[in-house]
Amino acid sequence: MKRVLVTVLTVLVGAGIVVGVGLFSWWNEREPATLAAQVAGTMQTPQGELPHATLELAVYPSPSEKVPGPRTTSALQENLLSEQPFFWPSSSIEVPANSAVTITFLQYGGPMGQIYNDFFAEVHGTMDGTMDWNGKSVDKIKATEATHTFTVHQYPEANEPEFFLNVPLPINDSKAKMDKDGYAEKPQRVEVTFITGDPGKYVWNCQFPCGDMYQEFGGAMQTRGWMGGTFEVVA
Ligand SMILES: [Cu+2]
Repeated sequence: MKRVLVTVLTVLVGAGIVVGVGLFSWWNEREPATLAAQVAGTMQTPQGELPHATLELAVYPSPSEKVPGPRTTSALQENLLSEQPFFWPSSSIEVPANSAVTITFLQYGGPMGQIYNDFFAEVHGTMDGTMDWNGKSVDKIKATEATHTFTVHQYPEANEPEFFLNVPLPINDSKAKMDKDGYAEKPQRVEVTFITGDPGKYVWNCQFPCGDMYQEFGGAMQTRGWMGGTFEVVA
């Protein structure tokens, strides 16, 4: 009788540990809180008058006391990413369907090498093919002027409505004034407006080798919440 009881207890404790580890990993690796574009009025577009939503995203060169950066899942990961760049305040982006959406990017980082493929230094997928860069309309920047991109694309296996957006984000050059955290006092300001179609689930990532380790596509570049995330078009 006692042996049966011990066996049952051992199995129960084992099952409890498995469930506990599972729950902890699920909670620990949860998605960052969603950042949703806010609709404010309408906009005249080539497709007629559409609801207009806006969103602001910042890019910082590394975490600091002022901007703690995305959550990390372990002390090791926190250490590996302590000097790595990230989008802020979230990488889980939500925008309304069949609307005009304006995203304003504020880029605080300095120079960091060069983009590998000039295609990603061009603007793709915006309403008129341009972006506003510090008040000036441009359809591309030089490969040497880029430091990150905001690139939205389909999941490879998806049959969602076609959607592609590429926004190159410029550097603050070596003469730019930086504060004690290494953030530009006057960040590069980029604004794009694009039109969304029907609802769909997409992903976005940065296409600049701004990370660490393997060809600089490790570190922040391979970490959800830092240089990549989700982009959901919702009804
Ligand atoms: Cu990047």
